[in-house]
Amino acid sequence: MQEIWKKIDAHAKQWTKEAGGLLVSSLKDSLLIETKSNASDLVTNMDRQIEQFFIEKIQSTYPNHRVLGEEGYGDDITSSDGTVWLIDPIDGTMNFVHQKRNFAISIGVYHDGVGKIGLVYDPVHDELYHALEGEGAYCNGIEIPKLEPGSVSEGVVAVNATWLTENRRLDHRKMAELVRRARGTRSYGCAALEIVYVATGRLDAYITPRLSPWDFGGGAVIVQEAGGIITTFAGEPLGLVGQSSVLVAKPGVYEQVIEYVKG
Ligand code: 2AM
Ligand code: CA
Ligand code: CA
Ligand code: CA
Repeated sequence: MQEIWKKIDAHAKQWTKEAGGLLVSSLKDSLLIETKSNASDLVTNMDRQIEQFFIEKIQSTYPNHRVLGEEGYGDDITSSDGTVWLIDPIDGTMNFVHQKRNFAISIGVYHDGVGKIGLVYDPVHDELYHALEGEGAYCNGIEIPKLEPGSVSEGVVAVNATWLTENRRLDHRKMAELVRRARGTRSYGCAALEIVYVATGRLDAYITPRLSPWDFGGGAVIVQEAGGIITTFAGEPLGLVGQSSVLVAKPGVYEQVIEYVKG
């Protein structure tokens, strides 16, 4: 690991902690809530403020880096060349609004398409998940043990209930079979946390048919450093341009779950 990534990592951590503090202190204030593509697709003034906070820091410190952020204040990214920051200022905006918990800041730093740094911060529980390529995965500075192989029947699978109703993206009967086979199911409504929960073993698999690079960019680096597997439903690597289906699981569980989602 070159020194440059350690320096960028130290900045990314410092900014993420600071941004998390801003989010927690905003929980007592009234929010400006708007909808985007549909009535359940929410955005608040804080999503915008936090994304702009990161972009100002990155542009003034690393002017040749590019930023892909959910709220669109970054750059127009059509290739994964160079250093690209994938930023989701609030992952789980609905939880932020309705629950005041179970949301996260997600940051991934990629170079020529390779994940170098992953940060997922749950500021309410003060849990910072973190990884540098090749150096293991950490939660609050403590190394996360490497994942051991498991099975669906002894596993907890995260899937949103939507995918058990008739839908265009997944076979809901196969989803029902998977749910029956699993030891248990959960849904947190925050993709970045669901990915890092696979890294820590709180979950054994997470499936979701459509995510954007800012949703999985940070978590992907972390879960892979913990020995987890993250791909599309077709078993292909995730791309940094456009949307993807996402299957993330520990070894053993991954090979079983992909049979239910590969189409
Ligand atoms: P978000 O809160 O940053 O929008 C559950 O909704 C999970 O799916 C969240 O992590 C959410 O991220 C993500 N997600 C991705 N695309 C979404 C969309 N179009 N509408 C709502 N949630 C979306
Ligand atoms: Ca959103
Ligand atoms: Ca998101
Ligand atoms: Ca978001």
